[in-house]
Amino acid sequence: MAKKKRTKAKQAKTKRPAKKFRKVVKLSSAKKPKKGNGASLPKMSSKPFGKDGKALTGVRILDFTHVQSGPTCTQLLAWLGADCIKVERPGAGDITRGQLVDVKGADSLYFTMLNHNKRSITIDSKHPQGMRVLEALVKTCDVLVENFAPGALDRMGLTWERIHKLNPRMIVASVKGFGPGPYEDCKVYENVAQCAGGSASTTGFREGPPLVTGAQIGDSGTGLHLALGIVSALYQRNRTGRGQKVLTAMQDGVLNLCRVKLRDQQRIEKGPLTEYSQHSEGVPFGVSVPRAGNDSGGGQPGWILKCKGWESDPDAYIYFITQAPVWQAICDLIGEPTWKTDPEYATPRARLPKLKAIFARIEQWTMTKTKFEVMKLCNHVDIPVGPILSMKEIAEEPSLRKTGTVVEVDHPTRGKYLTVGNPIKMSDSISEVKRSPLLGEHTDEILIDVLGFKANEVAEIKNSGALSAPKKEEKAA
Ligand code: CAO
Repeated sequence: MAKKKRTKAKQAKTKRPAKKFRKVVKLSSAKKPKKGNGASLPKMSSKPFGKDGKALTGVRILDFTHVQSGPTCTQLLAWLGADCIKVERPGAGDITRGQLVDVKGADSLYFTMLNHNKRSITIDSKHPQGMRVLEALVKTCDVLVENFAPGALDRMGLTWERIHKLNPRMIVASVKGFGPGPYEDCKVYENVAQCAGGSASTTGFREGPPLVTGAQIGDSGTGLHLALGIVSALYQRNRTGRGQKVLTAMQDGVLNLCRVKLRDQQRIEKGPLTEYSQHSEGVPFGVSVPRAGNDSGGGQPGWILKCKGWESDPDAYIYFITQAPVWQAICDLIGEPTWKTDPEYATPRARLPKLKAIFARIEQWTMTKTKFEVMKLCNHVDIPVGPILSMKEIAEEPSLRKTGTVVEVDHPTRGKYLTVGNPIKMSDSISEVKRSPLLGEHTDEILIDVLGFKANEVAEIKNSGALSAPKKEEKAA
């Protein structure tokens, strides 16, 4: 009996992570919350702004994500300072490493642009020694983020109950395609979510089929929602001391971004949507929100207009908003000064039924100028316009390079490439974009420095095959 106890104690000792990584982040205020503005905050830092760590310094993420939705979430957290440990399948890794490959033998841009600032460890989660490492990670990390197909994490043996038992402070954050309900078991990709979340039915032209949008609102949009859920759960944990589950369904995330269309669904039951060009064209509305082409989603009519060069340049267009307070300035610019006082044009209500003709007249003017000339002239008099920027123009835009929104990164196997940096700019938490990790690049340092495994244990785990690709004959078997 005594021997058994000793062995158990020994096992527990060897399994424990290194001391310096064992602590869960907590605010010094957690014990004694006081009332009043800032009364419970720690002493104010005397270091210069940007020199006292990052917003999420001290937070460790077990990043079990793949493809796009999950990785966008953990990349944001990593930019904000979290230590993101990406767990990948030995030999293969995140499937995107090998998708849309442009440089033979190198990780694809699909992967590199979604996995900056992370560390990579390879673990076969279905191998007992692999599970040993995963459990050690669960005990050490603050958050587990995953976007496997429904049930996959449970099938690995990592149920919420088990994780919560191993580490009651751990936050378990998931992206799934659908929330609980008839579709909860479905696998979901970007465009499935765009369709199921209401975006596709409201995008495109009335006469045409539903359209998906180029913005990855299903994947990246949901990753963004999940990141907010995680940060909020970390904040709540400072008070409660315990972890919780955070779930964002892609359908829900897309719908949240389409809320103005659910607004219009309720308005349509009360009468026509007068700001839709369909109304000014005299086309009756059906029972649900129609596709509205390039109509503005708000109360200010807008449309995309041709600019000089449109015949050969597919992006020589500008979005033009006929905002009521600048109507007079618009009339002066386009050479229709009488419209300022003509009762047929002077008020938004009078203009509504003739919007198509009004935009056609404005377009006669925009077609005489480049989109940048229109931008300059309009901004001078506060008319909101948006040039249609091509990806080439965005990639070459000096101001975006200056702010770190577009960044050049060097990578050991693919060389230099461009990526989108952190769009969230914080004065005391400055993001640097670090290249994505090679597959399993940090396996040893995570085993030793993070988890505190001894050399003989590392050898035992490695020799078991839990961290390496299955041998060819095993694969074939
Ligand atoms: N070691 C061993 N097995 C591993 C592993 C590892 N390190 N990592 C993953 N696996 C296994 C999983 O356990 C799972 O096995 P089982 O099905 O036997 O339980 C298997 O790999 C496949 O996982 P998956 O079903 O998540 O992957 P998929 O390619 O078949 O599906 C996707 C991909 C995205 C459709 C699915 O993961 C999904 O619906 N995710 C939720 C929604 C989502 O995030 N979609 C966005 C995708 S980006 O457009």
